[in-house]
Amino acid sequence: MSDRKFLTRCLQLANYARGNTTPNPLVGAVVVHNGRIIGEGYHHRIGEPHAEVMAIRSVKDPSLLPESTVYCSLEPCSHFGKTPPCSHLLVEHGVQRVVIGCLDPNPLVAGRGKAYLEQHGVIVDTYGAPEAFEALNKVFFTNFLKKRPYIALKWARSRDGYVDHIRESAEMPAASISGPLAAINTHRLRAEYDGILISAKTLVLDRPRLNLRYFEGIAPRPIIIGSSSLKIGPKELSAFELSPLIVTKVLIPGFDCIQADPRDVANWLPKLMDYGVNSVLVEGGPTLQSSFVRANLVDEYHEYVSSDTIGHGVPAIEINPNSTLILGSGQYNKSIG
Ligand code: AOF
Ligand code: ZN
Repeated sequence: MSDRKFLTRCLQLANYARGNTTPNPLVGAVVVHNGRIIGEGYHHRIGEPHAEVMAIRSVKDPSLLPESTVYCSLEPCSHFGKTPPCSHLLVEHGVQRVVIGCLDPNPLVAGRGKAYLEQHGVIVDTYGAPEAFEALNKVFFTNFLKKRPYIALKWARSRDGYVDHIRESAEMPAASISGPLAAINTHRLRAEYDGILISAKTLVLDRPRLNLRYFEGIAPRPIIIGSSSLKIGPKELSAFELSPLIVTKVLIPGFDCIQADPRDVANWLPKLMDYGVNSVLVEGGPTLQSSFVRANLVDEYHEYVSSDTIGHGVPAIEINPNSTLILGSGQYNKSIG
């Protein structure tokens, strides 16, 4: 029971650094002596000390460490990366017992931290339900286990299932579907992702700014899935605050481009990680989004549902509600959001 309590504290600590550690995971650690917390720490940002180091450093009386248990939300590392291995540090301080929330999927660690501790006589207990600890680092786990960015889809639809009127030019105004609360929530969501992805068609029709206006944070990098048949050029692509990354068959001078067939999502998606894009929010439109659904490349979706009807227009995508692999989200009614 108390293992669970102290590991929960590790999750709380890890969360203090949310948004600051990428591509590193969020990690928290707690040192417990005779049922009392005597040290705590978390990983603040990439390149800085790991959670275990911070927790050990915070202990006022290090002579208590050999009689203490160290709780870590993630397996202590075993490699020399930007920082030295935490498993070695724990052994050096004579720690006898370590409890971990989940194993580290990074192939440089992947069980080696646990093995190192055990080889040096440390009792390592793994928590029975690693899901919460893996979910804390859903992007990090997806990157290593699936070798591609973490993908979330977001759209707003009318009650009768349309995302917009049928429009052929930017002169026709888009249907207004979601309200101000949904906009705030969307911008909060954007701040959690490295990249924000739209089709060239959406760029031409909507000219979205793809930045953060209703929420503080770091804006994601725009990613445009190009189609040579649409007239997108340096003018349209320069309208963003951040230089976009473009997936296109035909390279566009002056811009970072991934040369690929835009329809072949599974092929170009992993290449986004070469540009530091480890998580992507796919905002539109439905043709592009359904290519992710068809290729089974959706980890999470956020659907905003208005109480209004449109009658006809561009249909929203449909997600199989029985899919257990995908995290859904609450639905927002226009009258409140
Ligand atoms: C831990 N505790 O707090 C974190 C860990 O380059 P480095 O040295 O920062 O190593 C980064 C890798 O270490 C990262 O990919 C992940 O496998 C692990 N992160 N490990 O023991 C921590 N942040
Ligand atoms: Zn470490």
